[in-house]
Amino acid sequence: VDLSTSIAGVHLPNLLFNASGVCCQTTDDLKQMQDSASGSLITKSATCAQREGNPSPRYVPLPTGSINSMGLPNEGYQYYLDYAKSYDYSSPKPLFISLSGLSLAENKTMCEAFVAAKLPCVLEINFSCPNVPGKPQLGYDMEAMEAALNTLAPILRQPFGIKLPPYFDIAHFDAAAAIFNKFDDLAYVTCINSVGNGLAIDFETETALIKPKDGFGGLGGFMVLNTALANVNAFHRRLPTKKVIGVGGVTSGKEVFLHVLAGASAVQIGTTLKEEGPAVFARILKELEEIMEKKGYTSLEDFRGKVKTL
Ligand code: RRO
Repeated sequence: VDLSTSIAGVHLPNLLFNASGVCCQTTDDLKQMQDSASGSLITKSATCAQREGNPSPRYVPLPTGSINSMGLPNEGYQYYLDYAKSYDYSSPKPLFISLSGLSLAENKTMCEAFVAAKLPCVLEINFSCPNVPGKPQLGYDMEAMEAALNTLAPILRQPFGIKLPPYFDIAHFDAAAAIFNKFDDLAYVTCINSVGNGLAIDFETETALIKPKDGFGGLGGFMVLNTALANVNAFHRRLPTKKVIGVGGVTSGKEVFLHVLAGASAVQIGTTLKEEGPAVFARILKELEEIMEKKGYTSLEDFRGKVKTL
């Protein structure tokens, strides 16, 4: 079976890669991704300056997923620009770079620097970090998001993507999609970032499980699968000329299959990669192949976006 796909003009030998933030902050992390069975890799969201992030504990696994308030720890965009300059583009795996400026001015500076370097990597702008105290998620402010795209798209003038927060209302799917459809170079949306500002409490000690923000943090893993599928499908239906990368709730080949049915052209893995390590990719690819063989599908196009409704 053929698990290859394409996004933003680049070919992926298979549809799986890491969710930004997991196993991708340092060159050592990224080397592990390069050496894995993934079809691509994406870097940790970068800011202009290096950041330590929030105090620990800031990531905790939960019975059906995870909670995190990392606070955008990263090496600063120059580090990822240097990595992108040294990346071996003859590799079958294309490189995605995630940028998450703390302001529009920061996103502008970083986009300009990457464009000036004329590299064949794909830029993904993160509009949905839920964990920097005092910084609301851009994706929930439609006017600010449109203003950001109005500034960044003319700088980029090449296919790019955006990472979105989960939406929970049909009016919000409609409003966001109407904005995205105004930008031809916006090639794809990645749905979803973590479900922001959950709270996990230990029953025995009656204490929040993570330290930052009084215990509030983004939820990921299996518990967010259905929210992720809804967002993938909502944007798949509303963005006919763009692609969707699905992320959220993948623990096995079955959830990858469901993301593709909902309309995903590629699928990222966060919590399960964090918990299982890079061997997760070979396992889940094998599981997906077995599902497709049983169902008689030979390529992703055979079932992408073909979820039936009653
Ligand atoms: O670093 C984080 O706290 C973080 C980011 Br930037 C993000 O986009 N999503 C998330 O769950 N954590």
